[in-house]
Amino acid sequence: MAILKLYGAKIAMCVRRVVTILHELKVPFEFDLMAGEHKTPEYMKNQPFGQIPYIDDDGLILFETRAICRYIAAKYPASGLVPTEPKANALFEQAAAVELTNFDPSASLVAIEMFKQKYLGIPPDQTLIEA
Ligand SMILES: N[C@@H](CCC(=O)N[C@@H](CS)C(=O)NCC(=O)O)C(=O)O
Repeated sequence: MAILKLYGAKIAMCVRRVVTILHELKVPFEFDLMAGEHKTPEYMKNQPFGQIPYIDDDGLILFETRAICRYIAAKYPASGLVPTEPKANALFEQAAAVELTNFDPSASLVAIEMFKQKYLGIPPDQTLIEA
């Protein structure tokens, strides 16, 4: 079986979301992406929005980080990362929805401002952060 390939830059938040699960479940993987490659027609055959990351797991091409994380958790069910018992699963789904809809939109905005400051030397937009 081929080793899972993760197409994306290590520095990106979305890529780190997937890397966290891979490390947590000790899944072997390798990175593969050149700078700027995600906007090429070749790359966009596998990630039509021109964003990072996507994975190739033994021929399965998959993008959207949360879908990738769920897939990895499902592939290694012994980890118990996603509970199957209905009530436990309902609480998991509730938390996952809160993460996606309530937490991530604000947290991502702030993280991007911090990222711009740290790596590009652009001062963060304090109005945006305060909001
Ligand atoms: N909903 C997508 C979002 C992917 C995304 O926004 N990726 C960012 C990096 S965190 C990206 O590719 N940014 C560069 C761009 O959009 O050109 C997912 O979770 O996979």
